[in-house]
Amino acid sequence: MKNYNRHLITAALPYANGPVHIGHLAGVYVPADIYVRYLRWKGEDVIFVCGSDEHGVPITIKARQEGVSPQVIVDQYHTLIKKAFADFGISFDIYSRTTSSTHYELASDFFKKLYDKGEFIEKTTSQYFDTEANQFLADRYITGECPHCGNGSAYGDQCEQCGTSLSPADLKNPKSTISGTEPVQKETLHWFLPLDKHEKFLKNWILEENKHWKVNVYGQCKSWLDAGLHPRAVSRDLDWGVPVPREIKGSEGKVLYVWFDAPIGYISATKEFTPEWEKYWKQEDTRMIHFIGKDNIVFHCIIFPAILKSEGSYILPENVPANEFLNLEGDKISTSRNWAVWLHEYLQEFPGKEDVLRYVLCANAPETKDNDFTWKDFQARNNNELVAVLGNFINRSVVLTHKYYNGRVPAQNSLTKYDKETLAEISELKTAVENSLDNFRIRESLKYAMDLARLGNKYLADTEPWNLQKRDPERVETIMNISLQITAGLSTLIAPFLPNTAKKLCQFLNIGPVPWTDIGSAHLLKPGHHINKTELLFTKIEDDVIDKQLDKLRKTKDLIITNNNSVKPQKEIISYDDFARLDLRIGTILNAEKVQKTQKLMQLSIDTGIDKRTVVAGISEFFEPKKIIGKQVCILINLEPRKIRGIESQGMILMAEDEDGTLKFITSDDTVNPGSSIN
Ligand code: B3M
Ligand code: ZN
Repeated sequence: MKNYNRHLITAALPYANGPVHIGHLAGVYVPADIYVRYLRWKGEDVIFVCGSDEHGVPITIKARQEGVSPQVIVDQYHTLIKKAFADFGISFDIYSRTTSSTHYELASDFFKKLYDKGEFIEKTTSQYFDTEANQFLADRYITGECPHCGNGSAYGDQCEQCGTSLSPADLKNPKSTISGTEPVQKETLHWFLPLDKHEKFLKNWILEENKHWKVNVYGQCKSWLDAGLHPRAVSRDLDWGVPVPREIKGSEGKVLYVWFDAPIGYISATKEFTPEWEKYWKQEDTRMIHFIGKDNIVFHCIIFPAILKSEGSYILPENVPANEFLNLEGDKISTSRNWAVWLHEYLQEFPGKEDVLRYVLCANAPETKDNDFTWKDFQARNNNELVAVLGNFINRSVVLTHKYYNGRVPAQNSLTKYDKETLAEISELKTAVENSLDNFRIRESLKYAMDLARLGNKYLADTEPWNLQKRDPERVETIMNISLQITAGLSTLIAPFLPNTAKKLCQFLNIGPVPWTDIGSAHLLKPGHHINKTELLFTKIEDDVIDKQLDKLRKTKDLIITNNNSVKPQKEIISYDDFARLDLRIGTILNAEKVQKTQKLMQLSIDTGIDKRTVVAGISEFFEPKKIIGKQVCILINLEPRKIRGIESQGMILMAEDEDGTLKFITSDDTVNPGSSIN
């Protein structure tokens, strides 16, 4: 490997459209954090950057579903995600977000520079457009029949039933999810990154110069490269994202493609962190590593490098140690089906056990293949490894020192061959941990770190100081001294993995951090040094605790099965205050008429008790205007007014939607005064 003087470590920017779960931690953030902490312990110059990815269509969809602006969604999840990472000790130097002003400016300038250099091609393509909502439709906003399996609600980019990747044009009977109408094709101008132009360079760079990348990463890149690269659009017709620079002709209404702006988020975050950011991004002696999940490989190994290369002044990653996926109890983790262990929930249910989860997720990290998280394994690893091996060794060493020597480190008298071998093994394990970490074999490195505790336990079991105390006190002094030297070495060797535990261990031993290079020294604790009393580092997790978690998952599964019977899944829990913000009333329909040139829309005039107002509702297919005049309906009156087909709609009528999409009014079972509130 080249000589590097500094490291820039990035961890994939999570989408701010949901909380983070164990799959995120295991796949990306725990391995990245362990690696970074290790580099810091070794005294390397390292910056660890991350942030929330706050653009993209899923966020706009979520916002639309919840009737709020995308900014509200990303603010909410950015805060939640940032806190969850901090709680689990993910030690970013900065956790930023792609809606920051630095990022808008940097991403926009980046785009402009590539445009000015002629690195894009400009193309007009035909795309689906919703004439009723007056906007172009992202692939996810179009549903229709899958040409492969016949699923009636396939998305424009993928059929979730058969897993086939689709493009909107493949769908039969396409419909806009915004208005429900059939979209039309309309021409639109976009900028494309000609990946084909970079193919030769990428082939050489990845396939020849980066043979050391993990097999899963290398293999995925190779299959993309073998299939041939094509120009890829880097702009979108959306109103949420970094705007295409206004100086560029035709930029009106266009934003940067989220996968163009998100990786630039790494740069913006670095820039927010340090004025020296360019040193980390532009000097050849910086080693850049991207920690990501396998679904992000093409973006980090092919597209982002092509973007950086086109710009011309940036370095490329030295490695991209992508992981596979973590499943939960045999099933794919899914946010929409709520099949996950959420970090904020874990923290409430297992307070103080952050390191336990870090440990289990690292021991089980899906490094080479998808892996499974099970609560039984979680329990077993806690009880049989953390409690029985690590906790037990440390506890015995400290307790015996208090028992025999009132907490003072005893002298190291003459060493036996076995003592010397044991001490030598500490250094060997340190080297083994380093070697594994240097090669991103993080699970293996954890095993070696734990081997040091195993070594300690074996040493105590073999030497049996408790049986020698009367017969040979001098020998016992040496044994306990060595045992304590092992605990001191452990306080640093386990620190990248279990930072809270390592800190507590230092408190027990009454020492500051042991430098990494000193691990293996036989003299970390001087004779006479006073150590503190311990509390238990880990406690046994009983069956009932695990059963409770399994029960919770069982209930989720029942709900999933019910939901598959075409009932929509439950939305996330809201507080009473959230509910109380809705001003729901009974109103009376005073007048109703179809909105011209639309199939679905009806313009209603409603007596709300407070005023008479206009509401546009998508109910024309189900009701005759004349027949609903005089009807009492349920209306949300404090909904932000919205123009629909040029008519300002001041509220929303609540309807029940049947399985087949038929709508029915929600109404009071007896006549009440208009304006009566619904609580
Ligand atoms: N937000 C995808 C993901 O969370 C995306 C990563 C961006 S990294 C620049 O899987
Ligand atoms: Zn299908």
